[in-house]
Amino acid sequence: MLNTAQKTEAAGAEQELTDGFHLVIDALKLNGIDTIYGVPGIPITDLGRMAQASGIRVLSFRHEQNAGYAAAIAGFLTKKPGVCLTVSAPGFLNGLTALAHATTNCFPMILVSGSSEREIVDLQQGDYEEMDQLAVAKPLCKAAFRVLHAQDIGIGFARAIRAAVSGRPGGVYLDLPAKLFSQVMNAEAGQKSLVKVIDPAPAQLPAPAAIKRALDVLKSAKRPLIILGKGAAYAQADEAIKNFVEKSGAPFLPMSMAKGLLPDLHPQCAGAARSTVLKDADVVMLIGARLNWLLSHGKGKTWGEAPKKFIQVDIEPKEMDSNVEIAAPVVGDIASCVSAFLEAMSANWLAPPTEWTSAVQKKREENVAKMAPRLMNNNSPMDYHGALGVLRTIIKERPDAILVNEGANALDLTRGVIDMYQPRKRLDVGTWGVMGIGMGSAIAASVETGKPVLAIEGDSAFGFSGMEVETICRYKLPVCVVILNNDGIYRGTDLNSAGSDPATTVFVKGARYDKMMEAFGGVGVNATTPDELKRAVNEAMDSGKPTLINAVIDPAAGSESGRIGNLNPQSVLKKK
Ligand code: OXT
Ligand code: ADP
Ligand code: MG
Repeated sequence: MLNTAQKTEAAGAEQELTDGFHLVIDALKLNGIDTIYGVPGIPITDLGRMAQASGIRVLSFRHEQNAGYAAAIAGFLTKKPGVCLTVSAPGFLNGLTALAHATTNCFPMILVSGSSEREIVDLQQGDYEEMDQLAVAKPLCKAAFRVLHAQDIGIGFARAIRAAVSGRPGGVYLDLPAKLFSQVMNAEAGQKSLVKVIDPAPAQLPAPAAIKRALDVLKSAKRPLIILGKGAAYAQADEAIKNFVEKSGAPFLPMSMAKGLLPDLHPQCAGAARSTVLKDADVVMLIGARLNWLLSHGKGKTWGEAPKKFIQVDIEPKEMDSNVEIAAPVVGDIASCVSAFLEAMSANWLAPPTEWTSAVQKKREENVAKMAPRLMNNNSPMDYHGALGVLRTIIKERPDAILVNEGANALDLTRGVIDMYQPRKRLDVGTWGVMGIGMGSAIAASVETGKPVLAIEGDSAFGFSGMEVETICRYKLPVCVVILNNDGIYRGTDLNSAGSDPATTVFVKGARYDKMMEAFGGVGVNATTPDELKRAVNEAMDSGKPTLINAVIDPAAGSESGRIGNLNPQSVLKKK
């Protein structure tokens, strides 16, 4: 059945024709891709219009980077490639950071970009927005393809989709030169050239010997620990993972975006005893988490003196031994691996020694008790804990809301304070600690899941994507943005000792970000106490109206780089 082909008269004989525009749209629809995030312009304006007319949801952003971050997180949430559509050179480059971010975070995404004409680009004759985009994209993504002929559009999209979601997911670039869109071909032949990708992310079964080896190592542990990463959240094997963790009896530590895979209040959760479990565990099983900087590369002070054995479950064989020796590598997709573990575990699997689980429990209770009183203050201006204390209760009462989070203190303290209860509800800066994911993630989270979104943002972090509040208002999305506004990056108190310019880390004092939302018809609130903040957020979540709350935080409340100040290089020379 032809759905978008046009009837035209060609060369005197009536034949049904289609063109590049329609084939792109048909290829997307055939593969179940129903949403595009992008910014219109030459040469893809009509593509967006036609896609919208054909029933695809097309969300137009104010900047491609934010559309790209939306596509990236859509990929994480749905396991389908999120699609970002950009114009040539500058639009493409604006989308590229997000493509690289998707690749780094193992999120499936396709950056589809219009480009200028090959003949002119290759002779460097100065075409409109000339750039060899394919060459630029290649090192920043998992795969990059260019389609030159309408009859190859089907194959081009099939390759892009499969590359994005199979094996270790990642970002894919698809280059569509302007001329392609108006290329005409016979509609029936065009339809036949399309490819529905069968089983785009095939299960990758682990070897039985690898499963046995891993369970033998786990069984030998006196102080086992399971670390769940965002790969485990991505896998959508929630029930199997929960059963496995519970059957093992081991404490588990969720990485930031794996929080909620099992609830943070689960008795085995060691999130509030992080240092203790990393230092003292003797066997560590990583499930969809890499031993990168976020886990101090598996060595050094964080990991203590006691010898450790690592078990690693990952779809990417090259990940094994990347930082330290992996005693039991298990290569496969997490759903298959965890099911295989469950099957191979004996019915009478012994729980770890209570000496270990009680020590973890004790540390956890101590840390929770230490934090509790700090969350109860109603100070004005607020400190982070006072503000986050009320937001924590709101998420507890609305566990299916999606929490988007970025900043430095605004990120690290939110992660520690706000417990998560359901999988894939916490979306944040990811592996690169990138600022700017906020509004794109909030928009995609709302569009892809239909759930309410609470975005907790540092004032600097928000600035990277702030213009998208207009997008939120335009599409009437149930997004509540809370800006923890401490007048700057880390703090608002720095001074420039050498002149009248403001210090490099501070912003306009007392800025009213809430006015930005009002400018576009949304609700803006200035909250100066935790009580006011609580009231405003609850109202926003109840009404579903786009809302931005400027939460006034003490400018002196933050610390340099939040919890990662140790990564700042220090000058050996005396500070001026
Ligand atoms: O076990 P111990 O005792 O150690 O205690 C731990 C837990 O057990 C305990 N805990 C709990 N206690 C009680 N109850 C509960 N529930 C609980 N849960 C945990 O708490 C501690 C800490 O636990 P945590 O957090 O799990 O552990 P820790 O040690 O912090 O973990 C280490 C890490 C590395 C895993 C963790 O810190 C982490 O994930 N960090 C991510 C950090 C990150 O990515 N930061 C963002 C980048 S910072 C910087 O680069 C910024 N920039 C530059 C820039 C960037 N990034 N991007 C671009 C495009 N351009 C520029 C900028 C501009 S940040 C930034 C803006 C900042 O300003 P804002 O205004 O936005 O923000 P503010 O700072 O608010 O002003
Ligand atoms: P975190 O930052 O939460 O520690 P990382 O992004 O470092 O997580 O690690 C995620 C890991 O999960 C990557 O190594 C990736 O290859 C892996 N991964 C992603 N999806 C799957 C899957 N379905 N099955 C197995 N491994 C996966
Ligand atoms: Mg700040």
